[in-house]
Amino acid sequence: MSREIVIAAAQMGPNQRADSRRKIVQRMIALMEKAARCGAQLVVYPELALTTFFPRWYIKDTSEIDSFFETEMPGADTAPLFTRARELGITFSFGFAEKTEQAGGVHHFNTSVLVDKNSNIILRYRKIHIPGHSQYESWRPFQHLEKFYFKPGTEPFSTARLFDAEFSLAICNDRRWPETYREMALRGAEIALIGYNTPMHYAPMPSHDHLQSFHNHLCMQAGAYQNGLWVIGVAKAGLEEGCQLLGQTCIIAPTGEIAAQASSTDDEVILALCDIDRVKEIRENVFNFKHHRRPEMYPLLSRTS
Ligand code: CDT
Repeated sequence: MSREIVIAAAQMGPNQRADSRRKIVQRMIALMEKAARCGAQLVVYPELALTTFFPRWYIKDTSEIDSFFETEMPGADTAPLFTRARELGITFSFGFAEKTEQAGGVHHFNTSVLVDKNSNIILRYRKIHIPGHSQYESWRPFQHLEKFYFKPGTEPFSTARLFDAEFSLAICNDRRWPETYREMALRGAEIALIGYNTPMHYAPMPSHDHLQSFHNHLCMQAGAYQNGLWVIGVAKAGLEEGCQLLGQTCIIAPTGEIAAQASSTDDEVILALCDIDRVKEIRENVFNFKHHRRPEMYPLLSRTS
């Protein structure tokens, strides 16, 4: 039986700080409805889809910080997204800032979930590679304080089964690390869903600003090909609170080829008919891990110190 899935990448234009959750969720629903009209079975949204990319600011007031975090999913503001998805029979994935109580402590994570068509969260991933810095740095035109707001997730990449295929989640900076895709593939993942918020300006090395687009596709196309994965890379894009965010949302085949790409930096749906069995073209041939991989020759890869 064919394992073809119509996957939609729902790129989002900017979320300004004054935009209410309700307004943002309405935009997400409009994107979902458009994707459903085009036959999508799965809709993938970006990292921190529900808010502006607040790590660009150093905020001291804890109640203001809290306003960017979700304490339940779905909560009152996000329930309409889950309800509409259920009505449409759509599965979806999106990122958000998560505040949770565990083992008596409060934790803040940069989180992504995969939701089935009955509104069950079947996979939850908390970002492992937290980029940026942990303290205010006055020399920057804007901050990248992810290390101040978020703790790294403590669980490795994992997978969930949907449409007879293995899905895995990663978030933004994870996509730059080759280990992300290899760990997913070794766990049997066939499709990686990766939302991102990438400023065009990289303050520590501004001479690389013009390479943002190149590096974005370079790492995801390489990750797809070298591991035989479909990769769905979804941006929050455009001019958000004066900060230009990269677009270039794309759907990448296991050959590394871009099957579909956004052509704006605004709310935009792109789709591809993803034949999951194409994973085999790579995994049973050039990157057949069992036959050709030499883990005993890479001992440093799993060393922790
Ligand atoms: N959101 C996120 O992880 N953004 C980073 C920005 C560069 S590192 C400061 C990224 O890897 O795209």
